[in-house]
Amino acid sequence: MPSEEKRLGWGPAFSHLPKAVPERGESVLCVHEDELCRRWLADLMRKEGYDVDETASTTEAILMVAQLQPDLVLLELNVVGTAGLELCGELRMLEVSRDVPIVLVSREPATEEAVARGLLAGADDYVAAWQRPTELRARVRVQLRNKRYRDALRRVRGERENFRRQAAIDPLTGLLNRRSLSQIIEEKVSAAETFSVLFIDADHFKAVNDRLGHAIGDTVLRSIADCLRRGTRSGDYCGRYGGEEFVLVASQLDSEQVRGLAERHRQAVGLLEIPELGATPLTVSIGAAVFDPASGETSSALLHRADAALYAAKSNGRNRVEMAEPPAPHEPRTESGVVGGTADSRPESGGR
Ligand code: GH3
Ligand code: MG
Ligand code: MG
Repeated sequence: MPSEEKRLGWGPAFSHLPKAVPERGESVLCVHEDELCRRWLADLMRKEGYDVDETASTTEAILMVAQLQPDLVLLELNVVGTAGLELCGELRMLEVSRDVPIVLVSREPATEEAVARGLLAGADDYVAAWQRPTELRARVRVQLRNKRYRDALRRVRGERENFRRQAAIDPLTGLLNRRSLSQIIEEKVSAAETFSVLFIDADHFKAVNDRLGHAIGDTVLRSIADCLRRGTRSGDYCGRYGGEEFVLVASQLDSEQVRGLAERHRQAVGLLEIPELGATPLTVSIGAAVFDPASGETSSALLHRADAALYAAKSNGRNRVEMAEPPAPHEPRTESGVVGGTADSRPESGGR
């Protein structure tokens, strides 16, 4: 041990505890006002194999944490001043540093109150480092190990959330996919909510593909999707049901309001300016059905009614809205629910 350290009564930095084996260049930021102490801490951490940065200033420490994103901060516990405590609080408040472990260190063993204040201000641990360097090394390792576990857990959660999103979202448009829409409709029927379903189908879309190619067709579908999304109120749902067909699930609207909503969407799509389309008109036909919770209708019967209304909109000339007939009152549940026409048939090219 250097004589200076012996004179100060500091413990031996390297006892029987074997050197740490950092997983991947883990980094430690040492914050201490006193240069000699800071260098001693930094050397100890470097010998453990960590990448080390140092600063004397708590203000600079915040910037360094934000920029360098160290895996751990070793911070001087000011027994007299409060700069260290304030730094703890700030690091805990900032998004970028919220989870970085902070280990407080002091040259002289700190009082119980000082340690308690430090821990409550946001630090994770405390060591009287200069008397107990071996313990400091072990505690740093424990904090880094815990951080690795937390990081791994966060990654797994993020991936799971990604998978969940991918399973719910249509990749072409970013809207909900058919599975999500069916689930939402099923839940609303089960919860006996009043809501409506709008089937929105691009008119003569095959001709768009035939004339301009599938890639431009995709661009057009994305434009329709963006237009529908912009017009969807919060609490309502918009998705791509398949191909060039979209579905909107709107809460709490009566038949006239649903017609108004459908008209607004039809007109909005009709006004879209899509350079790739040139003079080719882009319109949609819409079939809408209102679900009455008192009717006892099933979700598939409701979808059949909306689909039949879309069929009617196609038959009656396209670029128009048709409302589905309400289900007959007090009739036993029906799977068809369609007045005039079968659910999946469409005039001419119509189909999903
Ligand atoms: P209608 O007015 O009766 O609905 O006529 P339509 O041509 O729109 O209907 P049809 O069912 O005959 O054709 C649908 C077209 O939509 C054909 C298909 O290639 C196209 N389509 C479906 N999914 C996609 C897609 O993901 N991308 C592109 N570009 N085209 C698609
Ligand atoms: Mg179509
Ligand atoms: Mg279709």
